[in-house]
Amino acid sequence: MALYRYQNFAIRILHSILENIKGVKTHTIFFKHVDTNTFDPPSEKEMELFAETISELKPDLVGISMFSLHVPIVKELNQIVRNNSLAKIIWGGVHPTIDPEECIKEADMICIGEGEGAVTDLVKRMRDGKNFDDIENLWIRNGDCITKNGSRQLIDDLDSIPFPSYAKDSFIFINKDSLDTIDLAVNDKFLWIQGSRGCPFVCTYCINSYTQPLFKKNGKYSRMRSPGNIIEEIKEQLKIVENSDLPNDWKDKVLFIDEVFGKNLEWLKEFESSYPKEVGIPYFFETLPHKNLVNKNSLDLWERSGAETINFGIQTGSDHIRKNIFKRPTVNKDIIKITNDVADRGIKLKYDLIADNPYDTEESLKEAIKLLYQLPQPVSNKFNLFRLQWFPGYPITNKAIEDGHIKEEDSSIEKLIKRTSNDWAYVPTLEMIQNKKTKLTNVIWLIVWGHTNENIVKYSVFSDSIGSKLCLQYLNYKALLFGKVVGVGGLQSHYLLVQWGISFLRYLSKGDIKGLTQKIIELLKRKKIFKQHSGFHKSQPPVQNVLSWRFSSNTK
Ligand code: B12
Ligand code: SF4
Repeated sequence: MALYRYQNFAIRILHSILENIKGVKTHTIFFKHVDTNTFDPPSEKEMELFAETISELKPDLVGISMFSLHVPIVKELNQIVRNNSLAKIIWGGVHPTIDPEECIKEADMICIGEGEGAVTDLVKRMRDGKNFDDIENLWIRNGDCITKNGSRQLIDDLDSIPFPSYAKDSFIFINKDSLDTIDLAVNDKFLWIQGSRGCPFVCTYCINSYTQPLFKKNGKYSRMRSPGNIIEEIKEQLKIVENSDLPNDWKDKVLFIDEVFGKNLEWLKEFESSYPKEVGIPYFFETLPHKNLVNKNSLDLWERSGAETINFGIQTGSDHIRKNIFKRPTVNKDIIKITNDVADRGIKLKYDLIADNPYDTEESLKEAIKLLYQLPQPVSNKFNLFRLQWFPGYPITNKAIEDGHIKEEDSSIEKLIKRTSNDWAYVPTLEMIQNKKTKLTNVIWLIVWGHTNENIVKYSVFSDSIGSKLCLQYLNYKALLFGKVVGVGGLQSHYLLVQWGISFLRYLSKGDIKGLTQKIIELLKRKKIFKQHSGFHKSQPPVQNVLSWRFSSNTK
């Protein structure tokens, strides 16, 4: 079962594995979907649909994949499974991996780390009526007795993992108060691919700083699939689009969600020699702006192979914070050179930057502002401006507690839910303490969203006159007002018409009639496709025999 996002690689891969195990019937439930960072609690109707699905299919095993913010919802779903079936429940994914002790209190089993091998062993043994208490990567609870098995080797050959499943008849989607079988991941304009596992770095605010040491005795942590294997998966996904009622050019971008894409030059050479010929779709990827990773050699290969956009994590304007607090190996000097080299080649840029970081000082925020103006201009609308998150157990969380910046309860799931959903993006609000640091962060917000200009920023931030102080005050009020209206989750996001109006006005104010026409055509096209799509949808027979993982040996 996947939560809140159709693009769930873990569950789609596990589905592919389980549906090939003889004598086992597999269904996957995708419970709710959000495209944005907002959070939309399940409605009563959605819970009812889930309960009906479970009682209809009577599973033997229900597996749930979860992040930390999903805990309260998973607890409720757990109860529904217990009330409506005799299924054993296994939790897997990021949260059980970082907080197994709490998770095992609720689930019958949890999976720590990779699930492919563990789930295969578990399901086969359950099917054969054998004992499954000693499976590596699993903790198993029998009443109050918990068996904590050790961890298995990490999968060395990623090419051996089956491709994620798409558009299967055994998929069930519960969202927006209805139940469906259509796979909306196929409808995504982007084709999502994961070409590697395990980042070689250990930035303190990231899961890798937790899992890399955790699995250090279990084999190679940072692994890559071969380019050939990736291309094969892309072709398979494209075939699914071809067989759907979507236009053939629907997938207009490949989205590599690797944490650091193309980190090995030999790999990149091989990729470049086949991807453009065999796929040729422009692609987006993320990497670290480090000179060992992004240099003339790699840029040549990325450019030739069709890289459309590179997303760089900058995260702070301060080399000191980057190195000593985030443990992230890159410096402003390299970031400036690398991003300008990328822009010179006509490759688009996107960036991540962390705001609301207690280790920031007025000086470090000024450095960030300086850095923003040294990147290829304009930078507006190219940034994800996130708030620093306090995930339980991550090194930065432990450090911030130790240093007195946050309290233990700030990393509680309740706080995390709000911060990792509605409050994920930094938006200026009056609720924040209005000190100089907040004002400077708000100026950063104005810059990255294109709501101010360089001269006024430089005057208000880098000069010491009374006029500059007044100017900074003005920018702060502007940020608070704009945040309320056009910020993520602001008024405009509640009113589609206002949103469209604002977007049209932006084109008009730039005199970009071509852009405006394209936007209108795109909106009309989308509307038409979704209309066709929902027509197709309704003509499908009602879903029969829906459920999560179910063995064929057990009849209803
Ligand atoms: C790709 C990705 C995304 C994608 C896809 C998300 C998705 N639902 O799959 C997108 C961009 C949509 C995304 C969004 C978000 N993400 Co994200 N994302 C990742 C990333 C980079 C890789 C995840 C991945 O696909 N891995 C590949 C799969 C195959 O591996 P896996 O998930 O670890 O699964 C394996 C095992 O865990 C296990 N397993 C997993 N599920 C199950 C279930 C069962 C039953 C079993 C037995 C085993 C099992 O088996 C799998 C195969 O070996 C991770 C970082 C990371 N390295 O994990 C962050 C990460 C998961 N994301 C994170 C966050 C916070 C988010 C957002 C909340 C951010 C936001 N506010 O927008 C949203 C939430 C979306 C949601 N579903 O609610 C955090 C979660 C932290 C936490 N402690 O919870 C992570 C860990 C990054 C970080 N900051 O450390 N994300
Ligand atoms: S480079 Fe990115 S994925 Fe890797 S540890 Fe740092 S933040 Fe995490």
